[in-house]
Amino acid sequence: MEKPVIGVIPLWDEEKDSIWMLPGYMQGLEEAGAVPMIVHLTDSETILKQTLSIFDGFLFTGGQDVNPKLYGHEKNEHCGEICDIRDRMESYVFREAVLNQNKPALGICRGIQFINALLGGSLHQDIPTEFPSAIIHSQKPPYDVPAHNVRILPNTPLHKLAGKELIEVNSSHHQGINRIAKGLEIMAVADDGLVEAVYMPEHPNVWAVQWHPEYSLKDEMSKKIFSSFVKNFNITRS
Ligand SMILES: [Mn+2]
Repeated sequence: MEKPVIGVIPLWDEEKDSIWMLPGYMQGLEEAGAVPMIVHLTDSETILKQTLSIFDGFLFTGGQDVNPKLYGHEKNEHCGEICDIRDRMESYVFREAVLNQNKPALGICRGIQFINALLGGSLHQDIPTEFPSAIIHSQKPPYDVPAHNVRILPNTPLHKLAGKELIEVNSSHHQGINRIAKGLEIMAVADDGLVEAVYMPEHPNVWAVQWHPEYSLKDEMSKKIFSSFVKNFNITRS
């Protein structure tokens, strides 16, 4: 049986004018039994439409801040660099492939923020200034060590996967979910109440986490997250 092919949303380096990728995303998917492929960075719907049919699901990766106009806010001075072409590309991919065609999606870091914004929620443009807390959400390297605890809510798919309520995660984000989108359910929160994981009850194969399993592939929970994502696929390719 052939493996599911996962489209990985490309990273964009503004300074180098280049597409790039963190190998952990690709390796995590490969180890979980998928064939990962980086999607072409474009907002051409014609090209995307044809491209999407190749993929069985999508990984919404980390990256620049989501343009606050997506959730109806003015960009403030603490918002970081944005990448409008990614916002447009991901909007199309999520609406068309995930919402219309029901393909699975996993969001990581920017991924959870983008999905929340697209579905009508809002974001903190900068956690230190808008949601001050004692928790360090923006750890210094190395990134494969835990930065803070996360409490997993009972009766959520993540709780079923983890089999426990408390896990430790790494944390490298200066933005986060403010108002949760209507279509999302919270699966985990940090000790300061910040949302750290969500899923979409109407599309239960859509999950997103605020931490970075791709940086800590040896961690049991990271393995479980990539595996459960890939196991969502019951695909027989001919
Ligand atoms: Mn965090």
